[in-house]
Amino acid sequence: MTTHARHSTRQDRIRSAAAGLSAAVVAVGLAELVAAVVEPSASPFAVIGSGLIDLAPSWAKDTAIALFGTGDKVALIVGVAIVLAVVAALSGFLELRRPPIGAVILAALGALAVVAAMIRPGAGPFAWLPGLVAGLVAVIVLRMLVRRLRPVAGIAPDEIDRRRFLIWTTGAAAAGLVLLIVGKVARGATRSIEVVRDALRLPKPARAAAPVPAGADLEIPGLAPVVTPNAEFYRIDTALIVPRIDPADWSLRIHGMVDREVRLTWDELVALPMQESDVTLACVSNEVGGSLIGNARWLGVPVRELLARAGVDPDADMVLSTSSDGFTASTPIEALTDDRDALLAVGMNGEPLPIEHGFPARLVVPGLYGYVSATKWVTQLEVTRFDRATAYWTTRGWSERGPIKLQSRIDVPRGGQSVPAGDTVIAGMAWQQQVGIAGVEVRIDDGPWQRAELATAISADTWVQWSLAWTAERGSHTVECRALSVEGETQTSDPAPPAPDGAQGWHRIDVSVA
Ligand SMILES: Nc1nc2c(c(=O)[nH]1)N[C@H]1C(S)=C(S)[C@@H](COP(=O)(O)O)O[C@H]1N2
Ligand SMILES: [Mo]
Repeated sequence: MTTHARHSTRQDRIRSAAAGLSAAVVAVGLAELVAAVVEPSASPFAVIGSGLIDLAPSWAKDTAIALFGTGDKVALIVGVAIVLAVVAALSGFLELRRPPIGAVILAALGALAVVAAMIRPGAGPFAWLPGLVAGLVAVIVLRMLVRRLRPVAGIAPDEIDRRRFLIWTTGAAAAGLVLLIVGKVARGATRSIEVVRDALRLPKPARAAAPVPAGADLEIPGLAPVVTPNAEFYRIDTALIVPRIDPADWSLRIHGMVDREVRLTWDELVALPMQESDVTLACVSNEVGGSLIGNARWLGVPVRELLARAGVDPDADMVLSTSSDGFTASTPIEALTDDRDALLAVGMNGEPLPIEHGFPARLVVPGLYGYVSATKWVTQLEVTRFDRATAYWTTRGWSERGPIKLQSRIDVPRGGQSVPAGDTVIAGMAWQQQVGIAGVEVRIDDGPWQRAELATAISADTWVQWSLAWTAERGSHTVECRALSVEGETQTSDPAPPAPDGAQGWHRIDVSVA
């Protein structure tokens, strides 16, 4: 082997590694851009980073945090990028020597990104797309570039080809970097909020909620669980694009009719004593028998304590809360200052608020419909008066105040379902937050009202399950239910649509027994 040949071999090795690197950069750039446009949460970097965080044992996370502090997510991303660069360079080298091993490795990385994106909780319908794009582009570009390094029919590629190779390789890498930047701009400063959220550790509650009582969940198939898993929690908001707020950039401003304006950062907020409470959230748009209601264990700071810091003007009667995307809710000030423990919540069922449920902070006020109380992505509390400010839904014809109405619903059997004759069960939920449920009655056809059995209530602020044994006889039947409150109220039969202040009436279903 001549000196010249050995020289060019080493150069080819470097060139092939550069080809691998360049293919990876253009693939990642395009995939990140596709993710930014189609599904930001499916960014290959974010999903692989999140996957690594999930997979990492807690000691590794603790070490990363100890080493890098709040820079741990940056460190993670840089780490992923370095590993990717090394593997890509190696793939280029292998593609030249032992094709198609290099292409297979890059395709496998793309597949990994697809899988990591699809198994994320809350993965959207196009979560697979960025990874697929990355894999395809990486393989195509790699094969294109490496082909130029390969001798054709025993003739070594000449210097012109090599120059062209250099231009293509640099061009692809440059294009990839431009795509990355465009993708980042497209997504604003919101990159990988999932990674930030996944790595976030919430403080332990200073006042923990008691465990959910053993008898609170009857565990009847088809009956809503008494604690709603986050993934199944109804979502209602006006946000076409979900606000993606890094806690590091978040702050809450309390202003208006106060003695002194207060601005609270995330670090200041989570340093305060936290309280846990179980609260059932309900949407005013929920139809009788509807499912726009859910129950969660919230972690947060009582709003009362935050307002006290600012000093509330006694003439104020309302707090207008505003979210980062401009949604507003008007909450009577007494609901935020009395002992019901309205929370500025940061946690939901043991994890940070899901992004679509208000990450990093939202309001949770027992006893009021969400539209006048439960502002997600909340950034401002303006202490004011009902005669001075009007909230988002109030300007659209909904009631200025929204106390939750006494309601109940039948979950089992489902309306329209046919059930086999014989012994079966009727079961459902009942609620009037802040008041509490004393009983539920069920009527079958035009028979007498029968008292259902109540599950153990978690608290007056949560819904409660109920059930009634039923010996179903062949034929068509109607089943109705009505709740009785702790205050002695009976749920009204008088029907009303959701607008302007919440649906009412009895839930009634038709069942055919075969
Ligand atoms: N920022 C913001 N917060 C909001 C809303 C909204 O549109 N934007 N909708 C409210 C309504 S109408 C309801 S019922 C609850 C629903 O909360 P969830 O999506 O977490 O269940 O959020 C409230 N908070
Ligand atoms: Mo709502």
